[in-house]
Amino acid sequence: MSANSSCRTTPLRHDWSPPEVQSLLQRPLLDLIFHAHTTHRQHFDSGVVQLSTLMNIKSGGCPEDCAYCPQSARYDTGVEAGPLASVEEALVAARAARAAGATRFCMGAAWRAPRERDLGQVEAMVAGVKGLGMETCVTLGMLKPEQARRLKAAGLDYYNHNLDTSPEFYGSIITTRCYQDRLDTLQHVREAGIKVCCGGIIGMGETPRDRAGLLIALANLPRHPESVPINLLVRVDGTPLANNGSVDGFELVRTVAAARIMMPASYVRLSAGRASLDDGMQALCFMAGANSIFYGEELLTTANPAIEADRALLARLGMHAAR
Ligand code: SAM
Ligand code: DTB
Ligand code: SF4
Repeated sequence: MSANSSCRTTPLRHDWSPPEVQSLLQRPLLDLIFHAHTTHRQHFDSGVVQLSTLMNIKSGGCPEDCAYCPQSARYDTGVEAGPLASVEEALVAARAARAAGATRFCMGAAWRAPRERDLGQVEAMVAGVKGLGMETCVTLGMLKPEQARRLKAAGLDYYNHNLDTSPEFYGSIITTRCYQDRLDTLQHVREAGIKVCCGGIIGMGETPRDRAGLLIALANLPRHPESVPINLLVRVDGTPLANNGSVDGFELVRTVAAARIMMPASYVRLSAGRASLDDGMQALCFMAGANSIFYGEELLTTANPAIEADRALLARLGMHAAR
């Protein structure tokens, strides 16, 4: 079912208000999970999880100042700047991901925006991965309308571009581009006919109001993103957020549940930070409506749970990977 088709029981809404979402996030936890899980079952098989594998096709050296990011050239994190991967390197990794059971291959580049001379190579990667029968996703930073159209023509299914946090808190995290730049890119992606993967991060020092503000910014877009990654900040030494306090795992569960209720037909991905969650907390996130994960030992520069551990977890929960 598409993220924007409506269902008799839960119509899709784009008019969420701050008081409404703040009180949703504060509901008694089990009420909130029950509501989210009931909503989830109206749109999805609750036993199925979509698996996406990430590849860092251009590591480090990024000119932007995103305070969470180990790949910004402004912070000393030990991540070295590397060249754009070759098409063959991407295809080798995509074949391995497909063999391990992933249905989508996501390629990320540490760019503010793609340069014209690099886009051709990314198009070839997209076409190659698509040719393997996998869904394709890239995240390359800001995109112009023409670049989005070229990627669509190459076979791109999804473009990942996160709003990251609320409009109000955004300026405390990133100063080198503004919220509107992100909204503009999302619009260009939409207009090119590419599916939108857009979410954010919790644990950056935001308030509950900011979490509500992020969810409202996502759910009140003209169309819900088909895929909503909820990242838990991975605190990387050298970044300005390295010494942030940890987030109560139940706050993550609440955020996932609210995303599920507000965007009932979208995939909600339990994204970065999963390696720091125990199996029980991950199971609660699935109960709360998460139905997609990053699958494979590495995210972009940081660790993700081992493939065997994820397989074992799904088996223990009686869940299975989407095919
Ligand atoms: N450079 C492109 C951009 O920023 O649009 C694409 C890659 S960027 C790494 C993609 C997303 O990864 C960011 O928007 C952010 O939400 C997430 N991310 C980066 N570092 C993270 C961290 N340490 N913890 C959690 N999420 C992170
Ligand atoms: C998203 O929302 N999370 C992914 C993906 N989109 C590109 C990235 C997570 C990065 C975590 C930190 C790292 O490994 O560098
Ligand atoms: Fe660069 Fe993206 Fe990291 Fe920001 S999140 S510093 S744009 S790689």
